[in-house]
Amino acid sequence: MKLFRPFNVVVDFETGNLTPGKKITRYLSDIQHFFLDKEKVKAVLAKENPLVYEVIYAEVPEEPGHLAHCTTIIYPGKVGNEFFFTKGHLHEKLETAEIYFTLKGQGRLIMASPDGEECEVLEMFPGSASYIPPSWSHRSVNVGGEPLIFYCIFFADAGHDYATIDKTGFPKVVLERNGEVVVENNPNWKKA
Ligand code: S6P
Ligand code: ZN
Repeated sequence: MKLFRPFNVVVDFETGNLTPGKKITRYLSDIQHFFLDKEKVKAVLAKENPLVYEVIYAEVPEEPGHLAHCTTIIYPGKVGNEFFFTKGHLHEKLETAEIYFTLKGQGRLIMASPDGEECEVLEMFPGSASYIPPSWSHRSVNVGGEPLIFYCIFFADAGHDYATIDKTGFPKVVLERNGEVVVENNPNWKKA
C-alpha cells in the first residue's frame, strides 16, 4: 500500500484562512429557501447576493481511515431577524461523528435526530469544542457581529446528505428579538 505522507496546514485564528486549502463559497441565493421571511429574502436579493459563508478544506483522500478537516467562516448578517447560517446536513454514513472547535465569534449549533423529533442547540464561543454525535444533522448559525470561525474534524469518507435538509429544514430557528438571541420552533419544518 502506498504511504500517504504527513503534512501540516496552517490555520489563521483571526481570519479562518487554512493554507494550503480548497475553498467553497455559499451565497444567500444558495440557501434562500431556508429563510422564514420570503419577502425579505427577495428584497435583499434584488439589491445584492451577500456571501454568507466559506469552507476551506485541507486536501485529504475521501477514504476510510482518513480524517477530513476544514475551517468554516460564517459572516455576520441577518435576513429580517434571522441570523445567517450554513445549509446543514446529515452525514451519508450516519454512524460518523464530528467535532467543531470554535476559534472566533459567537454562534449556535443546531442538531437534530434523523426524524427531527430530537433537537439540541449548543452555544459556540472561542474555545468551545462541540461534539456532534453519530446520526445528528447539524447547522451552525452566526449570532454575533463578527465572523464566526470554527475548525471541523470528521471522517473523510462520511459523505454529505444535503437533500434531506432541503426537504425538511431544521426543527428550530435562531432569531434576534429585542436585541436577544432566541431559539424558536421552525414553523416550516417538515417531519422526515
Ligand atoms: C462537514 C462539516 C462542516 C460543514 C461546514 C459548512 O461535515 O460539518 O465542515 O461542511 O460547516 O456547512 P454545510 O452544511 O454547508 O456543509
Ligand atoms: Zn458535518
